[in-house]
Amino acid sequence: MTSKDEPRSREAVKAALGAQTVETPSWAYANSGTRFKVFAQPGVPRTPFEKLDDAARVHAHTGVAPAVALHIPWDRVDDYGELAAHAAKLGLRIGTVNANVFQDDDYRLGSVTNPDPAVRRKAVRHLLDCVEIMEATGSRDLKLWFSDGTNYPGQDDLRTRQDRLAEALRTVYDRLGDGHRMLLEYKLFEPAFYATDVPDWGTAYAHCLQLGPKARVVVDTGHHAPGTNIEFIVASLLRAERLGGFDLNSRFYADDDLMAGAADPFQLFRIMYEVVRGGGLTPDVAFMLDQCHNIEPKIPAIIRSVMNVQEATAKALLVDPEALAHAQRTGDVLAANGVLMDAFNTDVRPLLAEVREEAGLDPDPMAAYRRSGWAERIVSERIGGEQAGWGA
Ligand code: PSV
Ligand code: MN
Ligand code: MN
Repeated sequence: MTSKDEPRSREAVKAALGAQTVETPSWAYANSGTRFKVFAQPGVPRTPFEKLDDAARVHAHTGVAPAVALHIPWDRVDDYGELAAHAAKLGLRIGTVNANVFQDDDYRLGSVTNPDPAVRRKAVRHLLDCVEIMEATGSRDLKLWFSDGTNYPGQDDLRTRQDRLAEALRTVYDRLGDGHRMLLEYKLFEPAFYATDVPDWGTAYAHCLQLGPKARVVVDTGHHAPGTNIEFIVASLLRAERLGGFDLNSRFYADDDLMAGAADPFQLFRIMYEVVRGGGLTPDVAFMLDQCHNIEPKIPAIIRSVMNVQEATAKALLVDPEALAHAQRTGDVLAANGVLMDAFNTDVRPLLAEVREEAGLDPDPMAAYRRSGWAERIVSERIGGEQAGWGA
């Protein structure tokens, strides 16, 4: 990556775009929706293996989506080595392992912060099992999101819950292998409505600092209060070398899990600008999607999201660092803002088409997917068995 003040050549921009990868979530290929309704779609995968088959189509057409995140137990299989081998056969790899300690009845009052030590032990056991799955699949990152929290003031002691959280995180952190990382994800609210135990980046960052260098914060773009300046959080975490990655999606209201870059492409650009500015366009920062496609067809929605991330990245790379630094140094407010807006308003689609063509891909991934016949094939072939969905 070039330094802050060096102008980027067109070739350097193209090289950076070709090197960026976007990790796709296994659950986005499955049936998922809102708490009111899940609209089942024909041809949806029945197994984690079929989710990988679909992810391979996204990678085939975009060339930048080789990693697939798992969610355990949604992606439970007997042999994780076999799942990783299937990924490798498709030219993919297993990405982040997402632990799920939010769906059992036992977790009504929380998982790792539950007042009952037996429930806490069960939750930690699951997190340790996830580390084993990382070993079996070659995954680098363990992603932890806790639905833990309280609904009413006084329901439980806020501070004691932090102590329980710290203890659980320490146990799991100490079990990580060489090269493993722990990514801690925060979320302001939902399903807890009064106090969430990891509500914000400050709380996540404080725990990560106590744990050690393998602990990093994940920024899910849908997990903030409306109006939050997410790019400031990104800049701060990069500055502190604690940004582990993103769960990218977009939202109009709460944690909507819509396609990345669909609701507010300008926000995604501002975030990507801070990533580029902070030297975060490296494999140290995982660019993951965390989305649900309730009414739109899933594979093309994921392709569209990957393209939206690429477009925001391309625009961020086009910001002229020299012109911006000069305007900032001289206090020229309008010129500085103009430099960013010029980059944002550039149509980068021809540039990305060129990057794809040079990589031997169709310049239009959406059209290439439509022509591939995969959508028709999965509808006719995936007959019988249970379609995968949330919890399956
Ligand atoms: C929680 O809202 C979350 O963002 C976490 O990343 C979960 O693992 C994911 O959604 C499940 O969809
Ligand atoms: Mn998330
Ligand atoms: Mn979420």
